[in-house]
Amino acid sequence: MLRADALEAIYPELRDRVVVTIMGAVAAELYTLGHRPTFFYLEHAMGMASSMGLGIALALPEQQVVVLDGDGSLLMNLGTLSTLARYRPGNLLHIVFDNESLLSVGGFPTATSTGTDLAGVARACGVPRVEEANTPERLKQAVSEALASDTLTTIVSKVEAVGPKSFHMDLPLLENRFQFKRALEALRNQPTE
Ligand SMILES: Cc1ncc(C[n+]2csc(CCOP(=O)(O)OP(=O)(O)O)c2C)c(N)n1
Repeated sequence: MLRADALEAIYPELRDRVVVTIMGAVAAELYTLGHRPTFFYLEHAMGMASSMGLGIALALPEQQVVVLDGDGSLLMNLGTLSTLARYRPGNLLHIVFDNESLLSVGGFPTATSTGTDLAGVARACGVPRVEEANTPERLKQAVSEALASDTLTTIVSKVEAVGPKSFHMDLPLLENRFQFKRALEALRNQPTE
């Protein structure tokens, strides 16, 4: 599966939600599909997208938060899975695109290429729902089910180590940061039914 096809399949589920992505290829692919003020592309702080998503999910329990992670990023902050499982916000969906590679910096193989099973690690850490989805159709279904489940879910999707030709995004980091903060504040101040 190409990650671009996977993202296209789930974009309708993402567009009205709070989304935090890792940097590089995934960020550029999501941005190309259509930026939203509630999308944040976490530059530089590799590994921390899931931690940031956890904080937002806990702070905004009425919102569904989706994290788009990568295998290299998750391996860099593997303890995040224990922390997610410990706090287990039902409004957090953690999607890991496992291309067995640090694609965005040249394609060096990661430990998933030699057998580390991230879905298995997530299960062992106690994440209550863990799915594996390796086709766009299956991923779309897994995302819909996860969002309807109101249960913390990690979905691991194996994808090819192929990214966009350019990672350029016409959105300066600081602009994204302030826009996202304002969007979250507006969501927090929304009257609840
Ligand atoms: C602390 C830190 N180390 C290294 C980098 C450089 N870096 C940026 S993206 C990336 C690879 C991310 O790999 P992965 O999460 O597997 O995503 P992919 O690029 O394969 O989509 C690396 C090593 C960084 N930004 N921060």
